[in-house]
Amino acid sequence: MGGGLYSMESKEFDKTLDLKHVKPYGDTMNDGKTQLSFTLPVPAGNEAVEAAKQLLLKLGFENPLVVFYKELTPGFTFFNCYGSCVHTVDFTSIHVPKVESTTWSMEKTDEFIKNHIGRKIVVVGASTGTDAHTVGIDAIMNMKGYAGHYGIERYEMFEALNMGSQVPNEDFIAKAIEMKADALLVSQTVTQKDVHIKNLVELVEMLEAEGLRDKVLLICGGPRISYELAKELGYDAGFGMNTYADDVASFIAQEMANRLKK
Ligand code: B12
Repeated sequence: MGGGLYSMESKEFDKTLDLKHVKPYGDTMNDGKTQLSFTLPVPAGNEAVEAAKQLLLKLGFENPLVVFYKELTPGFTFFNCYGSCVHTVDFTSIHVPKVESTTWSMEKTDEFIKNHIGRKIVVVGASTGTDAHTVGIDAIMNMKGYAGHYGIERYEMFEALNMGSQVPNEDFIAKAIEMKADALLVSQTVTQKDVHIKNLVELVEMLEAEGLRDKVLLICGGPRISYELAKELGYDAGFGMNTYADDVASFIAQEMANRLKK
């Protein structure tokens, strides 16, 4: 069950918190206050505002309020709205599959690799296919790090290569073979028309065809990647938003040590 210390503190703060019936918090517990933004394909005006309010009511928001609207381009109006959500969720019944490793500091992970693997772990990463977004894979790999967390290139016990973006799966696999990679890190940001699924599945199939799938730890990440989706697509793990190099490096080290034991 989620919640932990925070929910206990909230319970003391406000006795009306019921984790079986949780709804958004605005000013007071259980007020359901929610902010929403969206664009409707209609010209700006009173009718557009009324349409936005009617939509909010249908979505389950009482007292709908449009606080800002602007026509973005002729025939398209953007709205910022507030409403009180009438629905609740049972927080106590939520179980989300996730990476089971413990996140360690860079120093602890390096120390663990020295003691349990006894050599540097080779990692190749890229943003694959047509995906041009580099910031996610850089955040995980770059020496200088991201949000105060050093990237994998900084670790003493990792040899890491970041191939950048728009790397075809063929080139990615060729580099993995050349470097005898232990782990492959794939970043996918664009999900339009499920292009990420196509790219990710193609990579798994190509690795299988090369007889390499079982020889590498295959990890993907991106803003719309979940651990559950990654497993479904044949990956060993998937990491989404708020991931840091520490999470990924710890997972790789612990998973490699587990596999060595088998
Ligand atoms: C910067 C940016 C660009 C830049 C990229 C420059 C660059 N060098 O990267 C440019 C301008 C090139 C660009 C182009 C496009 N973009 Co853009 N872009 C963005 C933007 C503003 C920020 C993305 C970003 O850098 N996030 C910051 C990083 C740190 O976050 P992150 O990627 O989520 O990474 C974290 C986790 O996901 C995870 N992670 C990520 N990768 C990996 C990998 C591994 C192995 C692991 C373990 C973890 C991990 O760890 C990271 C750190 O916590 C987003 C909107 C937004 N605010 O998010 C749109 C966005 C991603 N772009 C979008 C789109 C549509 C495009 C274009 C298609 C636009 C167009 N029509 O041309 C093109 C696509 C180009 C292409 N071929 O890929 C959409 C994607 C929608 C979707 N669901 O697919 C977004 C969401 C904007 C939007 N709201 O529409 N974009």
